[in-house]
Amino acid sequence: MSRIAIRRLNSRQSDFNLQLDQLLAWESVSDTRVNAVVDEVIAEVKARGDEALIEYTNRFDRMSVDSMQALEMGAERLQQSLASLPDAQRQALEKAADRIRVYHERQKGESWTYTEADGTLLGQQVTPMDRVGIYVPGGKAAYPSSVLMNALPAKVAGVKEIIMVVPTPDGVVNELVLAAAALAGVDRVFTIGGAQAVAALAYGTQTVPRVDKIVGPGNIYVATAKRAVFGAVGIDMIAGPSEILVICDGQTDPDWIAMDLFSQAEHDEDAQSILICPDAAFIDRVEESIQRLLPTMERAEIIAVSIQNRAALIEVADLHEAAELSNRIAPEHLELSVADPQALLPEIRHAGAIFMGRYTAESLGDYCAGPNHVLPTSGTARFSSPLGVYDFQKRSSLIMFSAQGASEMGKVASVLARGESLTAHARSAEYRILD
Ligand code: HSO
Ligand code: ZN
Repeated sequence: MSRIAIRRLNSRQSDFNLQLDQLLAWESVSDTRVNAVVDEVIAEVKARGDEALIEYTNRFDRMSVDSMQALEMGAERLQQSLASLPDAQRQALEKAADRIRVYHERQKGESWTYTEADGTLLGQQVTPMDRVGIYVPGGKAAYPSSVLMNALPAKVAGVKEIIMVVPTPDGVVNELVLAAAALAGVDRVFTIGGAQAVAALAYGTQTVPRVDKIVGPGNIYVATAKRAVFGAVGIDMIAGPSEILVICDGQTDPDWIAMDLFSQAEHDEDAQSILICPDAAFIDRVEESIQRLLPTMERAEIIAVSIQNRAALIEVADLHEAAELSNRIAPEHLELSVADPQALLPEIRHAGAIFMGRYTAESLGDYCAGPNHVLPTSGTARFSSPLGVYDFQKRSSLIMFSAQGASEMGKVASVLARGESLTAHARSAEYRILD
């Protein structure tokens, strides 16, 4: 493999801002042909239920089934997958699941109330959603770790029923995905995918129950379908390609940094890997590591495209400038590969997950550290957070007036309601005013 071209930037360059904008420009393709197909699939599943679901599954996943029973996997089948795993894999999956569960337990929002002097009670009641759907992609992006990351927070939140959909193109089943589903406590699995699966979850069919929220990544058809059904059901964020940004002080083994950059680059050609460092000589060494290690990678082709198109090695004046630049980028994953990460942390404001210190490889977070690996991408860490228990809980306001409280607030409401010319509101409040 010949040397690849890697973008090298320096914050002192006069056109740096322009170059940075170009680096970060990435828009999810929105294709009118895809929209048309998705709209039709959704309309058909909504109108004809199971029948349409079976037809589309046979067509798009090259299957030949004639009933929904053939597209559902029972609890026994899931347990079989778990039981048939080699010990090492089963233990690793169990260890990861335990750590994810323990971490997410801390996120549980609790109900609260307070009582005012006149006996009026106010508060907020937190309740789980009844039923959620988890989309798991088939083929190259079918990750058992993502099954755990999506299902366990829902489980911890107390969601009563978790439905998973996973396409099995040509009937090929991913045993690890099923085993992860069994471990995470998924209740029902349908081997369906694409826009048809999203529609089935959003509207329900004779067999697939309608859910309250759909989470999980998918291809452009799935993402488009999720956008289209939003409102009828909740959805999680639409994930863009993976990103990693490493801030390094120049003292970490350059091979470690190169491999950390590869770890997200290998996800897909659009993934983005960025190094920010104040030491030019160190950046040279990382570049050498990249060139030397790349041919040894199983996914060298994907990594090469991702690095050539979207990676950058950026020289800055110091670590403060590195932090400032990182905040502008708001990466999904941020590694602080520096001597004193705690000292740099207060300067970091926008990042999906922050991996602190030289030992903390981002990939540990992808599998088993405990925090969620479903994170905001494409700069959305400026305003959103990792997937968590709170995404499967909702809040209801609680209001209980005492007679005296209703009388006092009745006067206030009456004035405000009359100001809005809403007489029923005013009189309803006024009935409760004591004289
Ligand atoms: N890094 C991905 C998640 C993942 N990595 C799954 C490995 N498997 C999310 O950004
Ligand atoms: Zn990953």
